[in-house]
Amino acid sequence: MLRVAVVMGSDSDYEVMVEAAEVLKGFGIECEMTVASAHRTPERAIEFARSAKERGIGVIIAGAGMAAHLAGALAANTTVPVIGVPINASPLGGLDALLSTVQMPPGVPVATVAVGKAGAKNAGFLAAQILGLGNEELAKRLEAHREEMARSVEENAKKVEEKGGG
Ligand code: RP5
Repeated sequence: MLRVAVVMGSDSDYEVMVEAAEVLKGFGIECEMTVASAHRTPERAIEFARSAKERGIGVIIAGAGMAAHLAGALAANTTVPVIGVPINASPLGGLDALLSTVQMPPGVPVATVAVGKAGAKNAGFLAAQILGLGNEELAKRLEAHREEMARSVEENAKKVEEKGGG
């Protein structure tokens, strides 16, 4: 199966980005993690993106905060799908990173997810779904996970109904 690369702009993004890796691990998807900054190490970021396909990477998940150009810079240098995770790392609460990541010009998409840990988790799920298109076994695991989530909501609904108005 193709692998997933989880890249972050700084090691300070690790706590958020590890959520994506955990989701991938749960589905048995091999992933590599590294740091590359669009601003501090632009050549490293470009080289990473340019070599991704030949290294067997099927999806790149890129997380960065502040003026977050990492996902876009990677997407500019590969046709491997890039999922962008905006990180809340500034007094602007992640809105800066969200806008920097989501507003790509036509022709160079970044599939942008929510700000922070929820976004990192969804980046893991989305990467799994992309790889699941070409892998029957993985597709089944994804379906089983959806069913498990639905079961859990049903159980929680029962608990709330039993509790009633207190
Ligand atoms: C961004 O600046 C990084 O992705 C990080 O979210 C933010 C702050 O980086 P550090 O100063 O903590 O290294 O490039």
